[in-house]
Amino acid sequence: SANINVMVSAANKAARGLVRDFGEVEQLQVSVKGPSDFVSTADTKAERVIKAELKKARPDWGFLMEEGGIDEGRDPRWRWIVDPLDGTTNFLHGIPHFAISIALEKDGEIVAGVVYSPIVDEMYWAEKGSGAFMNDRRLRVSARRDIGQSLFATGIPFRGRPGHKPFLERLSKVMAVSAGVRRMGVASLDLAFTAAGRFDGYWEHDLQPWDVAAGIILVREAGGSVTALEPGTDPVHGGSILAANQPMHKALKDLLTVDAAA
Ligand code: 2AM
Ligand code: CA
Ligand code: CA
Ligand code: CA
Repeated sequence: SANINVMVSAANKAARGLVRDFGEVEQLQVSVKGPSDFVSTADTKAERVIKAELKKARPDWGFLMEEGGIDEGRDPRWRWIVDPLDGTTNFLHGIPHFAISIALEKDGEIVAGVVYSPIVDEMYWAEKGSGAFMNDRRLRVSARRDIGQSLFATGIPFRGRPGHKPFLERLSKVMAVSAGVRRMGVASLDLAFTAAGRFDGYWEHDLQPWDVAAGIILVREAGGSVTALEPGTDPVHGGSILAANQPMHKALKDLLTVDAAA
């Protein structure tokens, strides 16, 4: 649709800058927002490009962006949720696994999402009710129902984030029964890979809306289930997420929440 075209072209334009900067990472200025929380001139430049492109196409709509924060806009019903560079730590280490994430929220509901991984040129996109795609291929979550054959993604709390002990307990439970657990450091791509059936499920705590908003609609439109892990919260704004194909969503939920019930 028209909105997806706007999002894809903003992502493509910002990606050209990111790819250039990735080739000369040592020239970027890096500052520290908090313990292990880095931001570079690549992040802020990409965010400026995305905001300018989206604003040009939809002048009245609002923004929620990782680096720039909130811009209400004149029409509060519509809002872009943007992470201009998801995976800054990978990027700064020369690891070609990072993405641009752009979601569109209408009246508090995510209605479209784009996640672009520029080095491998994988453009993930979805619109509510119309399915999820990678480039021009339709996506479907995996059909695996045996947890022993299932591969999961998660995020390890890094310095500055709480929760190492509960994380390690949950991790060892999943490790004990699954085919493996991966930690790639890019929430938006963990969700995109779950939508594509590469991962059978993904869970993480302590996330921000711009990490997950676009990826959530990818997984849902690919036939998967997405909820928060903390009861009574929503996965976009609540900070925790469990996304998987339907059988593994139930299996992971039982494994990861058994403590709370005990
Ligand atoms: P960022 O690169 O946009 O900051 C979930 O793990 C998210 O946490 C990542 O997608 C990443 O988004 C963010 N994050 C910030 N600092 C991190 C770190 N040191 N290691 C891993 N992820 C980090
Ligand atoms: Ca960041
Ligand atoms: Ca992020
Ligand atoms: Ca970011």
